Amino acid sequence: MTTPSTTAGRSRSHALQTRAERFFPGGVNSPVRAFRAVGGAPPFVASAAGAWITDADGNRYVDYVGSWGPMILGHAFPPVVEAIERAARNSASYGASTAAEADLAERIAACYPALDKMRFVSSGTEATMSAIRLARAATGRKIIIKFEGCYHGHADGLLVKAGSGVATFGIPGSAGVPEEIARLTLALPYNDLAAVEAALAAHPDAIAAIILEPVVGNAGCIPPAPGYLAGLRALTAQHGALLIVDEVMTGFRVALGGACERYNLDPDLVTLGKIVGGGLPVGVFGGKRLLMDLLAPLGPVYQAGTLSGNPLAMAAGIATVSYLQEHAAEVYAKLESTAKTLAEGVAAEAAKAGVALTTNRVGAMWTWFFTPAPVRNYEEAAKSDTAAFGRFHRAMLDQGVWLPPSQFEAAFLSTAHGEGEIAATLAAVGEAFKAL
Ligand code: HOZ
Repeated sequence: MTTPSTTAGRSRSHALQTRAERFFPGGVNSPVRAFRAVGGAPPFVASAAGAWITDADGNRYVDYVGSWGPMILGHAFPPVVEAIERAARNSASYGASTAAEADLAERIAACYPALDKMRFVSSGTEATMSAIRLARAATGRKIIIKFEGCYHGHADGLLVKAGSGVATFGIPGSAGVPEEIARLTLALPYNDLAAVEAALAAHPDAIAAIILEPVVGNAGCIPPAPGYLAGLRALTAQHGALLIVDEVMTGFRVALGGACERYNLDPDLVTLGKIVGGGLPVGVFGGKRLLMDLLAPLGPVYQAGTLSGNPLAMAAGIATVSYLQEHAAEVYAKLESTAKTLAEGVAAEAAKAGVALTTNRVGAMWTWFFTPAPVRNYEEAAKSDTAAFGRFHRAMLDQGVWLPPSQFEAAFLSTAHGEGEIAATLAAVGEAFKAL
């Protein structure tokens, strides 16, 4: 463990943000990074190793964003770095097939029995967008059910009542999404089977698919209620709709086989991303063979990508997934116990300081909601005191702890987080709670 950061100021980061604002809207290439929901300017990252990030001014932070999930083995994990370097020496891209694609697919399929066949794409957005096209083609139906606060990337039809930046900035949908497209998406409250049953009954033979985050990460972390996922599986089967489980965030995180393994779920289609690419841009969608064989060149559903199955991304993915497979027992036990120690420590600090906090956690992903009430859906998450969260976030950053810059995002830890990092974080939390 290295010593926690002291904030030596962030003047270089400020200057870099000013320069970035000249070129990028808000100075960023993805909105939540602008830190607008928590106030203060975002530190610019110079490097990261293990559980630590170093910013452009030399400040060091314990990182609980982990690139929004992918860095489950810590930053710059040597086998991943070496795999990328080795692959790069043979060229970064060919636009033609390589053995590495089936090598990674074989490993993914071994962890996800629901994936008879799959396709690699370059982002989670592409994965969910393609899965929905496939579901519509397979069922001959148009309407999609999603859940309020769930985020499945930024394809038009999936921005309706979405989480992540859409919730963070209070955007009700998105300008630029035609009403005709938004109307094909029904957004229902999460963890409410009766609402799903009612929607399926109200739209007979019209619902192509239900898509969900099996553990919500993009409204903050919200676990599924007992029986909820099994209920969705039963209802979709009964009504001839497909079940698409979006495991971009939970895949290889909440268990080696993701939420499908953890909750014993057998969906029609699964989407993956983040961890499966080892930090490089990868998305996956896959499922039952008969569905997947509807894709071109075998079938009539078109989907393609110049950088799909990119060799560097495949190399990073293979290095990450193979490590997780070979050390699964030890990795997931460590993630669970580190996250539990942290959550219990923070709960104790909150009780000491009289701060009303609800912690939702599934394995090594969690959210500290600034509300005393349970959070089971987006409506309840939205009752959190986001101003208090902002003050907490700024105080933590000043104490050398980097948290997701929104109440409506999940935090993540890695196998590189150990006792020292947890102790440093708990000390920071104690100070931050005083500043609230
Ligand atoms: N939508 C991402 C988190 N759920 C944020 C991605 C980013 O800003 O890098």
